[in-house]
Amino acid sequence: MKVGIISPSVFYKDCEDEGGPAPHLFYLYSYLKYHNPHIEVDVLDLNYEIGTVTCQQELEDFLRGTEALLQRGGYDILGISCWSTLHFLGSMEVARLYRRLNPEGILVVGGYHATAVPEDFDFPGSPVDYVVKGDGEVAFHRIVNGEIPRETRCQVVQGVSLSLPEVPLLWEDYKYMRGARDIKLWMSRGCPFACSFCLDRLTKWRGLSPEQGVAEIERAYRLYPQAEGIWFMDPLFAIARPWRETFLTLLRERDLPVRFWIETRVDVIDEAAIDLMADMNFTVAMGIEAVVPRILALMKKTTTPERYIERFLELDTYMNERKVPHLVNQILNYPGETTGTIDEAFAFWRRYFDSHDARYTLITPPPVSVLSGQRTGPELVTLRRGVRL
Ligand code: B12
Ligand code: SF4
Repeated sequence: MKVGIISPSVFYKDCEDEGGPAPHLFYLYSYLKYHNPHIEVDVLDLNYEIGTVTCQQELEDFLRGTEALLQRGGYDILGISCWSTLHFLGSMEVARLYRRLNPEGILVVGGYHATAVPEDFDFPGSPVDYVVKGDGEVAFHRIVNGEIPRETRCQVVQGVSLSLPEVPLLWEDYKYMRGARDIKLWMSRGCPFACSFCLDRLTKWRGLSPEQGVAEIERAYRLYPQAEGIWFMDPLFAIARPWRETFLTLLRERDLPVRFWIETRVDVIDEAAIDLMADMNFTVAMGIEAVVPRILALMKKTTTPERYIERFLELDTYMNERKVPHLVNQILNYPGETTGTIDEAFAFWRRYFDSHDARYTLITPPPVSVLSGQRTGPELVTLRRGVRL
């Protein structure tokens, strides 16, 4: 049996992906291959194989290239990763191509978009057989092993929250790791906070132990010493203080010549962690999401919005002193936003940018906009002044 896992190109949009093999494809591959060594498993990341699609000509190239890859692959089962909404158009093109080439083949879709709106794949004549919600490893493995009988129409399968030590990572086997400059992996999954817009809300934090985490990083780095960056893709990195301090201390002892990336919250990260990270090359991304207390409360980001904003400013100052590069994401046009709250947010950021050496970029994944700022050199300050909010 031959199984394919495919991530379609993003259509008509620049995407904030600083590179490195997509971790969800790597973990899905590792879990399936480890538990089914007799099955041939192949991964196709079309952003690497073909590239993004921004015009009609590129769409035609994408369709031709994907058809050739699918024909060559001859997959009995194909898993499509509709990871973000930006992957939806590509996912549907791949699904239709696969169904035309393999009328009897089994077609599975998973990812954040699939989790948020599984009904997008369930319509009369849909080429999709299964839509997996949430963590995909166990559900995909069960579908591949025939444990979830196929029905005449698309069915939704609830994923199983994995504890990370259950995924032995097949670093040696994975073709996209060779030559990769960045390595992305998870120390944990899940988040106990309740932000109302987030699919990871109220999920149990489940991680490797600090020792297991550092051992995994060393293993990856030993195999791929060309790597320049290690990205921790945890929705909320190192929520517990003892875990964080042990992990960062162990990591610092390894003295790896790479840069690191984490995503955290302003009310989780603290000065002690920043001190440890300051000696390593860490970039800290903070999902601040809003700077207007009313909007923060609507988002259920925090129950103490004023203190939350104050804490961001304290940490920002401390990270500047300790020279830790950091950035924030802000969501605009959240339901409940008014012209008044937008004006308040822009006034906050104008004050901030006028007193900081910082920049922002606008990212617009439908239906939200994300504003992110990062310390940088004077040329980008000029750029920010050239861009109108
Ligand atoms: C870390 C992160 C990133 C990382 C990349 C992580 C990665 N996996 O590649 C970076 C910083 C690069 C990033 C970039 C972007 N991100 Co982001 N990111 C996150 C974050 C914080 C955590 C994601 C994560 O690792 N989750 C844990 C793992 C276990 O879940 P997972 O990756 O989804 O993988 C599992 C399932 O999806 C499933 N699965 C996936 N594919 C398949 C396929 C099959 C066949 C099956 C069965 C299952 C399956 O199985 C996987 C393994 O269990 C989330 C959520 C959040 N709290 O904010 C946002 C989030 C996913 N990102 C989001 C967005 C919009 C983006 C960008 C499009 C932003 C932009 N405009 O550029 C880019 C897209 C990058 C790209 N090329 O795909 C949105 C998606 C919303 C949407 N509907 O589109 C989220 C939900 C944030 C939000 N609330 O808005 N992101
Ligand atoms: S803290 Fe981050 S990961 Fe957790 S629920 Fe909020 S947005 Fe999601």
